[in-house]
Amino acid sequence: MSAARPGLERQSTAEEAEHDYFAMNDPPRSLQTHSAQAKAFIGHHASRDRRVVLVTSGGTTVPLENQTVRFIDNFSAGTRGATSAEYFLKAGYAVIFLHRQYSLLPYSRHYSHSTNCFLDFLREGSHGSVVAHEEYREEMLSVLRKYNWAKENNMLLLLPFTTITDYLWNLREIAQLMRPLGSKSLFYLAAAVSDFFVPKDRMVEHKIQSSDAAERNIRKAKDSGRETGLEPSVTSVQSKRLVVDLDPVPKFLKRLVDGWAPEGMIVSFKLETDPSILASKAHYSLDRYSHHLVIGNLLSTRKWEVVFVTPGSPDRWIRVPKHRRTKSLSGSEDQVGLAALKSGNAEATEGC
Ligand code: PAZ
Repeated sequence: MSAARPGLERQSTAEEAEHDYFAMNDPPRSLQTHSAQAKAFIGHHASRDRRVVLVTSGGTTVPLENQTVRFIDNFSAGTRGATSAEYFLKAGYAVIFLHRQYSLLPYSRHYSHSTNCFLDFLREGSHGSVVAHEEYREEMLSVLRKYNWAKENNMLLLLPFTTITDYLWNLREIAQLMRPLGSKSLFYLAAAVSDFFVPKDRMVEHKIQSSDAAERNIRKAKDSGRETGLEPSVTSVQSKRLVVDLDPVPKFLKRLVDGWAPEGMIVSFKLETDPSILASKAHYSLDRYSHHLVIGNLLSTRKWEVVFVTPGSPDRWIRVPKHRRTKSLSGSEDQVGLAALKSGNAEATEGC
């Protein structure tokens, strides 16, 4: 018997990891509804020969308890995803916007930032009406028209998620539904996806306590864990310290590229805080998953510069010059997102 080729071994391992993950972690209650909505949306645009992009946006939570009071979150306000979605719509794509619930949305993002309450843009008009302040009217009208156009033409489907598990179930479902679109499908993965999670079978049911009762509860949970041979993820609350034991989230980008959407174009993002590792991490991701493009960004400069890493080309930095770093009404503009999408655009400068 010959030994399995290393590539095939990796493939079956990724498939097994997928199988185990979805077998162990329940789908969100909304999955069926989302699936039906996505199916109808994709069918509608496929019959018009239109390109469809799945934009993912926002952070994924990692609940610590089944009845969740506490959770770990990943950084993302949804600015990149929501802004990019607007530009995809402008470019003629139909957009499925898979986003963290309550994160920024295309169009409404201009008025939803907490430092720019939408009410500040409005005033009372005559006869009890509400009108926009004169100075904001032109921009508001322009945003409103684009929003209405997207709605009236069924160009934008908004699907929310909360947890990492919700996200992965939705991603797999939508990717598989998009498969018939072939090269007309694009995946733009801007969501901030947790690398760690608490598997369902090791999650404690109730709110983790910080007092003596906690020790008793943890002991109880451990006892029931012993019956199943599993240790709960909250391994101890000792002297009021909480120690949490997280599992790695399987690397689903591999499955997306090889199994769920083999003909789609796949763009992923890589967020780092240490500038010295950004490019190498982006290259590592590209080598590992063999997709089309990794866009690297640093937490501190993400709104002004990104690096494009593609197979067979030198790294390409896209930077918004200092004097162009203006704020939109909402103050949440993602200018480099726009520049990146309009690649080669005069607003962006490129350099090392
Ligand atoms: O949503 P936002 O504009 O606040 O942030 C966008 C981002 C930094 C989360 C995104 O550009 C990104 O890098 N996403 C991938 C994160 C990751 O490495 O998992």
